[in-house]
Amino acid sequence: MGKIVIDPITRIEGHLKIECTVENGVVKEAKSAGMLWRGIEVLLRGRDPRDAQRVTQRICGVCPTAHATASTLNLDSAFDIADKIPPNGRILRNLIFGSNFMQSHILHFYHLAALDYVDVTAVAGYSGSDPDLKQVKKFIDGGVLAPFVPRYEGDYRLPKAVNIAATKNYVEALKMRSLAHELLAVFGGRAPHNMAMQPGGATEVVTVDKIAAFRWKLEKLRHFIDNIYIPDVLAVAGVYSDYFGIGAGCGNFLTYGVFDLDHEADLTKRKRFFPNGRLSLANGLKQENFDPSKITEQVKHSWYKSGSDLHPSVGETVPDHTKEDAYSWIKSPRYDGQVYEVGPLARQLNAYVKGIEPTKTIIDSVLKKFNAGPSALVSVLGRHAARAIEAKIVADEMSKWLMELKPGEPVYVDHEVPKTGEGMGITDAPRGALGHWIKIKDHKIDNYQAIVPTTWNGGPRDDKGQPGPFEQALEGTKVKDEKNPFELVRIIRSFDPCLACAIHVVNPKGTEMGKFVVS
Ligand code: NFE
Repeated sequence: MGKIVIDPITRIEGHLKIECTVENGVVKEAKSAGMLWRGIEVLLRGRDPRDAQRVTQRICGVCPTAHATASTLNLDSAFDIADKIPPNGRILRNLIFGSNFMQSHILHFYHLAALDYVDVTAVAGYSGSDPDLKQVKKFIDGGVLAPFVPRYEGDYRLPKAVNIAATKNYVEALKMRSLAHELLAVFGGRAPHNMAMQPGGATEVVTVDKIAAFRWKLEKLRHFIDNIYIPDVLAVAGVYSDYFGIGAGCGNFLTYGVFDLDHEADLTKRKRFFPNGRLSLANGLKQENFDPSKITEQVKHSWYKSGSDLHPSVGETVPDHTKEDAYSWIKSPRYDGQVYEVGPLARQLNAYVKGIEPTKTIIDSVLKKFNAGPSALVSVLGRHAARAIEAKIVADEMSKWLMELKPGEPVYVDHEVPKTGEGMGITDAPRGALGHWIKIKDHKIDNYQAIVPTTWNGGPRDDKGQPGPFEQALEGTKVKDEKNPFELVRIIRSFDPCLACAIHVVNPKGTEMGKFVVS
């Protein structure tokens, strides 16, 4: 029996360790461990509730807009104004958040995951005149290869010309992410931490000039997604098609839905462009109802001495790094005691089985191309495909939402901070279901809890010993070479983990929790 420890997994956000026991070349047991502690909830206690909207954006540099959205919805609900947001305010929030979705999905495919499939060293033989490729070649010829190496070797399958073209697109994707930040800033004021999303709506005044500026940038991004991102994902899927059968995971999917289309106060009933839902492979991907009161967090194997299986509205965050049987700073969120995967795959599968367009038509055409059924999507490649499809759908939809803005009409409704109150802000983020919960006492934050996508996906075993989604996706995987376990990192990266979100990096005294060497 061998052991594979990867610590940290590079090309993800934050510090994740995985530890796998391997028998006859197959992963028997996997453990996913978040190695830094989350302290934001503790830091928020006693502050003005409106600070939550600013502070939680600092949880993460990749999805600050997700936390801006969840905290804003949370405060809307605690301030009892959720049904009073003006249409312009709702649409501006969707446009700001949509910009972050595009930035995040492009980042994930090109700069985090693609190097598992694209061999950048093919550019060593490049003799053309493209300035981006000449620059990459210069790095390679000079022996300076970061961030392209170190890497696991041995399973690069794309033809040389495709590797070279994809490397060019890697550089182009950097420019597109910068453009997506600019897009966000048109109505968000700045990126990555926008100023415009606020409880009550948004603060940026709608003008024809801003609509025109937004449209021009959005069209460039749509062109990139349609003509470069989606073809590159299909090219990878074509030669690595065995990854439609690898890394399935728990097979249960949960989404809170995202992109509000009406002003219903109850977020579970609010109409969303991607609706909320819950489904599982074991149940034939049939729709099941969603009730947020069934969400709890378990901590038997997490370094917390807080109570276990608590609903986040009464959640506790009391660290204890000496706890026996614990191996992660991530808690284990559960829905009705069951393990759920969250993310673009959960959203797109949910929309697909509900027959929502254009998801249904696009997924049907991808499945036809690969001669596969929907269960093939529950895999490494399915997660990449769902993310790319979603980037296209969101970008296309944003161009329609943009034209629904009404220059000169209100964007915001005024409000008071109540003496006491409770709120819940649930939305999907690029990486999946994100929830913020608040309790207000004497006009101050009495308790604040966030359960983020990577907590759902990356959590450890729960109180009953059920492994989390990463762990289940790894178990049963064949590893060709234990010293070069590229299969395992491909599985983990397909989830797009973000450990900054799952577990935050300071303790209450601001001391460092650990040092890591990346080799
Ligand atoms: Ni730090 Fe995040 C997203 C949120 S994920 S990236 O998307 O919320 O765990």
